[in-house]
Amino acid sequence: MNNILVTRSSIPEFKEYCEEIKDLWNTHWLTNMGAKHKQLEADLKSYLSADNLDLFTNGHMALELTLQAMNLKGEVITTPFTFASTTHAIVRNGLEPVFCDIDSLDYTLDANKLEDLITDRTCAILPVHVYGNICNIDEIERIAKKYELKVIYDAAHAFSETYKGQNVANFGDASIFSFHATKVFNTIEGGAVCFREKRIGDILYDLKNFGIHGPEEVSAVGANAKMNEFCAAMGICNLRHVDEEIEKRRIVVERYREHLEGIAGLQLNAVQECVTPNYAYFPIVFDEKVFGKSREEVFDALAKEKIGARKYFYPLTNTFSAFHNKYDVTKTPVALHISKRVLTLPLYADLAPEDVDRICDVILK
Ligand code: T4K
Repeated sequence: MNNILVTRSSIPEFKEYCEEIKDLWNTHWLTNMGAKHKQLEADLKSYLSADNLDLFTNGHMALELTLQAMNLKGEVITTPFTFASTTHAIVRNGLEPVFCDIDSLDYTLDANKLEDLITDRTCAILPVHVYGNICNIDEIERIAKKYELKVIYDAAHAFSETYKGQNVANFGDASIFSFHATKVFNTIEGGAVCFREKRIGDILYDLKNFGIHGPEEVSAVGANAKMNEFCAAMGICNLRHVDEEIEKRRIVVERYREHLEGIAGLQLNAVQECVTPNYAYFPIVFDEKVFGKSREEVFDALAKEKIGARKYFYPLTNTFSAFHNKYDVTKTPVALHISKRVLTLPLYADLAPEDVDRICDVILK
């Protein structure tokens, strides 16, 4: 019985990567915005149809430094149904997260509840395209415009997706992507931000490279968050194959749906109109009373069969012990409900159809 993990990194042929990194042995240039970094930046701008894009060591630093670059003060409205990174980026910038509840079907920030949370201290909205489900962009942008708020999308899960024909990289003031090994597109570790205002790019450059502008000129107090050449080279290779990888993921998801669609007590991920999906995750929500088994029971049954489903995103970030009960979780009841019942099933391009069948067998039995 083979071990199935929740995901498995996409990697190019060994030969292809070796070919790509050969130059590095010739030049000995391994980091600090070298040739591979420049090429990947250009390739991604073209792929995402983005005018402004900057690469980072990881998605988290892209997000944290983008918030810093925007010089925000006060409260940021966000979702607790996400990875630690989203909330941590807010708090680590000295900003106050204000948690908005989520939609019960697509699990993104419920834009209908946004306006009630706006105060004179609100400076920005930080929604997450969670699982690759695209937020209610139209409503979020309408509200942001009305109250003159910045919108920074955590698009860590949404690489390559389009909304109404436009790449999601191009909405709001900025969108942040994660290129971690577990993502649809990876650079081993890595991330990027696409942003609207050119001046943000200048600040980000300082923030990711110590504010250095030459051997004798340091004009800002920045950190170090540069993507290195080996990661950029992995990105160059993986980008060549990402569309095929997404197509393979689509086939896996279809097979899951064949088994699980219409089963009473199982809520499958929403299929969103106007969105070209990337099939990043396959979450299911269990209604124990109807299905007969709880999320925990199914999780344990899968684990017994060496199938590593994950409880993304449980616990909610507003319940993390790091925050010492600072936030009132009863204010996000839908998020709490979903987080206690959701399980994300294994999903990656090369997941075999027989493995999908086996996973579904365990769930349904
Ligand atoms: N915003 C959101 C909404 C995010 O979800 C994330 C990251 C971020 C921001 C921040 O982006 P980064 O700074 O990470 O670029 C994983 C990832 O580490 C994390 O990137 C991701 N979200 C989160 C949802 O999932 P873990 O703790 O679940 O990862 P781990 O190590 O348990 O790996 C999961 C599975 O992936 C393993 O069972 C096997 C597979 N795997 C893992 C690694 C590390 C591979 O196949 N290859 C690998 O190299 O957090």
